[in-house]
Amino acid sequence: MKLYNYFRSSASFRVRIALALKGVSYEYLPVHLAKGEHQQPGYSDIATDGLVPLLALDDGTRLSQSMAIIEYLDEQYPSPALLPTDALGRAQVRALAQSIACEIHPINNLRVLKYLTRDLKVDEEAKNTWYRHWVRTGLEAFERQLAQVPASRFCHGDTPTLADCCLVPQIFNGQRFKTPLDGLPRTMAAFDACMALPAFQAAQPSACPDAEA
Ligand SMILES: N[C@@H](CCC(=O)N[C@@H](CS)C(=O)NCC(=O)O)C(=O)O
Repeated sequence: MKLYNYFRSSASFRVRIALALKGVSYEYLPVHLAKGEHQQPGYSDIATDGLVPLLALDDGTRLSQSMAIIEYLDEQYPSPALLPTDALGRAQVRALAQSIACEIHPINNLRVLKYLTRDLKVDEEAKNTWYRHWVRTGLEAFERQLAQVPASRFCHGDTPTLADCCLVPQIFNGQRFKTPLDGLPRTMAAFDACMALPAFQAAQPSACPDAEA
């Protein structure tokens, strides 16, 4: 398999975590978002949405959307499972994952931030305030969601799930933009538990072949 991705991309990071947890090897194909490589012919010809990640299977089939890719991987490589065996648990994990992937990430994406500065002429500080506001608001909601279920080592239970695959990249991104992360005890405890695992460390941006300082 080949994974088109970018070291700083949160959605790519989610998939890298899932692949690392499952011990699935793949070819890392960097697409430099900051240089606009995702919009250039070559990549935009194969990626219908012009986004990363994109997983190219051995038979040439291409899969987009990190959540769909991770669920595909979970079905193809069932161990370790990234979704609970019970329907309620799966719904709870997907709700946590989607509160990051659907509520926080889309409004803080590169193209959204670029539109704020380039087209709406918002200055850098206001753009960063926008970013921090939505990440902080979203993580507070995530913390409240976690508080509704019994305390556990990870977001849900004692093994990492799809929710942790989404949480960890969002925290990395939040830290990069200096988002306050205090007062989120369950969220940050799950983050710390994840980062103690070799799979999460191997998938982190600084460990990627295209990493930059
Ligand atoms: N919902 C998509 C989001 C994909 C996405 O937005 N990827 C970002 C990087 S994290 C991207 O390619 N951004 C390019 C841009 O915004 O121009 C997924 O989960 O895969």
